Amino acid sequence: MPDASPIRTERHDDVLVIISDNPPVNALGAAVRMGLEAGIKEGVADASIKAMVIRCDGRTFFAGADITEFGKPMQGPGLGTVIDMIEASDKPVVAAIHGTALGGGCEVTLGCHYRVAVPSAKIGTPEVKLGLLPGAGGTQRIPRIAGVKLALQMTAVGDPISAKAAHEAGLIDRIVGEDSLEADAIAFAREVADKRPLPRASEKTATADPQAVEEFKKANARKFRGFDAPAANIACVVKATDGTPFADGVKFERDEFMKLMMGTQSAAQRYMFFAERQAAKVDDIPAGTALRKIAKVGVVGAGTMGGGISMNFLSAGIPVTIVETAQDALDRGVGVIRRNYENSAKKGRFTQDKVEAMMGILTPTLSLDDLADCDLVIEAIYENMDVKKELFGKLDAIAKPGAILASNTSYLNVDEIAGATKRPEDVIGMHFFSPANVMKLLEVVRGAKTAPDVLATVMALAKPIGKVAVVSGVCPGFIGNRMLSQRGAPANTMLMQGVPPERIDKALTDFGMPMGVYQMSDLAGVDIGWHRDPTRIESIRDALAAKGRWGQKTKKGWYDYDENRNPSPSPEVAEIIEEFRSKSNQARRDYTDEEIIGALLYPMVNEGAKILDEGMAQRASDVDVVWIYGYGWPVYRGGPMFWANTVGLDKVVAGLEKNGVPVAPLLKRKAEAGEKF
Ligand code: T1G
Repeated sequence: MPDASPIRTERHDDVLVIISDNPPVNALGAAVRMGLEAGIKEGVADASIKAMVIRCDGRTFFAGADITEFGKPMQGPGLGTVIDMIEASDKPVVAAIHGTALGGGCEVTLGCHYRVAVPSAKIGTPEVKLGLLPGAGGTQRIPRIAGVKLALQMTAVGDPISAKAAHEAGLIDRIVGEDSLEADAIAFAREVADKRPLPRASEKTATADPQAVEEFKKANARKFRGFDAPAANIACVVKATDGTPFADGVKFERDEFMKLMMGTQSAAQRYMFFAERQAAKVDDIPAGTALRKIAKVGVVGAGTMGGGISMNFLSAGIPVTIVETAQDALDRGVGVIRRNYENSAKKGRFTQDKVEAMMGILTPTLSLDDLADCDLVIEAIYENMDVKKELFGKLDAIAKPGAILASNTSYLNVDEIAGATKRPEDVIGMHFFSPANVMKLLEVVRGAKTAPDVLATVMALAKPIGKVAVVSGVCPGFIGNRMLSQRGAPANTMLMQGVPPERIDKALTDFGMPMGVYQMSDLAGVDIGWHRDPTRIESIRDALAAKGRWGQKTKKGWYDYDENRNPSPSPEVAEIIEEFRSKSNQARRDYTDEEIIGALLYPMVNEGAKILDEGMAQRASDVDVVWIYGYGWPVYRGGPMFWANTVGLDKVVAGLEKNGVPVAPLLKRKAEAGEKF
């Protein structure tokens, strides 16, 4: 075995243990595959060996193929080849699983004759989340062991399952001791050493269940909309059940895998896998910067945002003190939190005991003084600079030294807020997205004086509270809202050129956005920010508001709504728009859907380029993470900056110039140089 191999073998009398030590997650890179192959050969060839065990050092069993190898020339044996070799062994091979056996790692276990796992282990095939499918026999072996229904769930949805569920499904043969995995696996290997024939998944047959397949497709149609990979996963699972011989099924799987691998969707989803992890890193803060302890959190404001923010910490087991100015507002806020948890409990996400435990660490109060011992205080009161500055002045006097003071503002100047305290280095923006207990994005706004350890602490806090954090500089609207604000003007220009709102929205939803411009306006409220004077009609929006077309809440806005909130185009709105258009003498202009998308999204990319040029975002992939986790940008398009790269920056520049939008210098430079973000 070459010295550098991440694989070593250890003899335990007549059992050979093959061990991988390839941190951080034992990815199945070329060296690991070569080492596994050599280990199996050693065990098969050694007459004194009666059985083998495969296990991993570190925090997890193989967490899949090495994604960094994708798109590069293949080295060493293919994973499928190694797995077939394991399965073909004439001595039993036992997979000993801890952590997360994912993707190719799960497939390795399926090539083994037996699988044992610690209770906390999980197994799964999340390849679909990378726009792929299990490409090393997984789609053919899972149905043969666990049946169609679970195979569809595991492959086309991609969420890992617990060791317990895997055991119940026959994917795991024995649950062993949490702290005795190797010893128990060796004992198990000895138990089965002489058992024949060896159970090989490829030799089993899977029963077809067309009805289950149809029900599964129907139940997930909305979730799978726009994605290529789920259908390919389903097709492979069906192939495993329609009598196709195993080898032909594996060939079909391989072909489907390669089609996805060569496609733009998987490239985008793999890009996003690394972008999300990159976003957590702050370039100019040394790794290992000492973090401040966050054991108790204070939240000022028990409204929609304050309540949602509190739930993130309560769900992570961090006690929260929540403050309001009036008892009824406080009771209402606490009531909403409890109801949200109880609804989740009804859906099986929490036990009622867990609900009581989380509510048990929530302390409601009407006094700011009760925040004196908090390590982090987050304000979520309404957006007014004077009110926020007054509050931060008070918090400055109350909070203990070293406490972090954070604002949930979605656009106000964090430096100005910090200026209201004597400790601006302890002030930072934590911009949650509504509903704050659901949306994964957290824009962490770094003030001019924010201390490195304050920023590092808040960035590290994101994962435990289930968020994906992205650093933003201080600028109006930070990253996401600043870019979003560039979409309104071109949309209204197209309205005035005769493009109906429903057409603009459809182009965006066909593109994969969850909602169009005008659907979003109707959801938020057409009257938000309206001057409330029905006699003053200066825009189409004024005209709608004046007519009480405030959106879904009044069952009419840009659209008319039925009792089930289904939107339909409104003749009254079309009339209002036409009136404005004819008065403005704006010429009609036809747009293709692609042109509508360009008109709406190129200005956002342009603003993204300005944000990067100003250093308001560390990297283009951060901008993309913001849009995927905060605004529902379809992950299979990789985010606005990645998407612009796929369109071609020269084409984006040409589209902007055609629509009279001044091009950001960075974008222009990159387009001229033939570069990408
Ligand atoms: N390949 C390469 N690097 C990986 C990796 C992988 N599969 N998984 C994780 N890393 C890196 C990651 O980038 C990060 O690096 C570090 O490990 C820690 O990860 C043929 C085709 C295992 C649940 O999709 O879901 O098998 O940022 O921060 O939160 O069918 O990582 O530190 O430099 O995420 O504890 C299928 C992907 C692959 C699983 C751990 N497998 N990984 O989560 O740590 S495709 C997956 C995860 C495949 C076969 C196919 C998670 C984790 P850095 P982390 P974590």
